[in-house]
Amino acid sequence: MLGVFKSLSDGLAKTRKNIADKLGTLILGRKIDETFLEELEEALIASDVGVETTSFVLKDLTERFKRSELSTPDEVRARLKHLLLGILASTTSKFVVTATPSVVLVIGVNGTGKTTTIGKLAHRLQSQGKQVMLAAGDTFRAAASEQLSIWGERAGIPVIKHQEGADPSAVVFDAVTAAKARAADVLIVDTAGRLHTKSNLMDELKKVKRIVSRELPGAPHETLLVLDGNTGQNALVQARMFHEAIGVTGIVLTKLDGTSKGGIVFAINKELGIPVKFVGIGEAIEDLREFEPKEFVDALL
Ligand SMILES: Nc1nc2c(ncn2[C@@H]2O[C@H](COP(=O)(O)OP(=O)(O)O)[C@@H](O)[C@H]2O)c(=O)[nH]1
Ligand SMILES: [Mg+2]
Repeated sequence: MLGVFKSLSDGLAKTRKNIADKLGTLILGRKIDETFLEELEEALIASDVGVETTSFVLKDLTERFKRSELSTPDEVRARLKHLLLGILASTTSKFVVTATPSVVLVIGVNGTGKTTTIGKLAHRLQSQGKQVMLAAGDTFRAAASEQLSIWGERAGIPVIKHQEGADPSAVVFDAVTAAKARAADVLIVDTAGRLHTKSNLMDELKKVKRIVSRELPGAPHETLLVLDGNTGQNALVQARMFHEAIGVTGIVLTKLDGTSKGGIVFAINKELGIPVKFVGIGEAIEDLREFEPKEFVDALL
């Protein structure tokens, strides 16, 4: 597969299997009946679409089935697509960095893919012609800022960092100052998912955010929460926690390539109303896709 871009459809293969296999049995001559609808419900739950979304979808399909409005597999698929798209369309919102400089704060639990996502996003913005800078705000261990530096070096992007254990707010202060001085277009701030001290992670992140907006009014322009697609419903718990404490403008859902639980996108939209802005479908630099509801639903079904 060298030189071939992984498509969203490739990335979603495992999740698609759950739902599409179920629809596939219809194409093989299976009748639409109540047992089929129950099995479809199980398939949706297994994909982590969430209880609210599943019951919303099933209620609609069941009513239509009873009114004899659904008989062919194509009709079921089309209706399902329409319903799922409706859920995503209600909270769609694009990633925007128009101010110069713009600050993008990246937060989330350890291991969800923050640093990797920053590498991919930096590459993406740079290839759109933007001057990018990175701030190594995860000072928990030296390896964290080294990892960010490697991504930066690969792309020739400057990384502002301090020593291990340094105050993240001090790193961010320096980084915002440097971004202003060098007239960078976008400063992306990495943060820790845990801390050395007993002090609360949320308090630390609040402080980082406060420094950013003090040094640059209007910033951060985007606060992206990174969630690991494998964590399923727990991702919702994390999202509520970070959103309440910090305020999140968009979600990056990573590792969709390794999970059959990609349906969590719908639960995030329906239950939290926070837009998913990017999805991660692999570890390589180009494996970040801007989230497009229609493309996503098409890839899924
Ligand atoms: N398969 C896959 N792995 C990913 C993706 N995003 C991140 N990872 C991996 O997840 C692990 C943790 O990522 P990292 O960026 O260090 O997480 P952080 O602790 O939040 O900064 C690394 O091994 C990454 O390569 C993705 O979209 N797909
Ligand atoms: Mg990291």
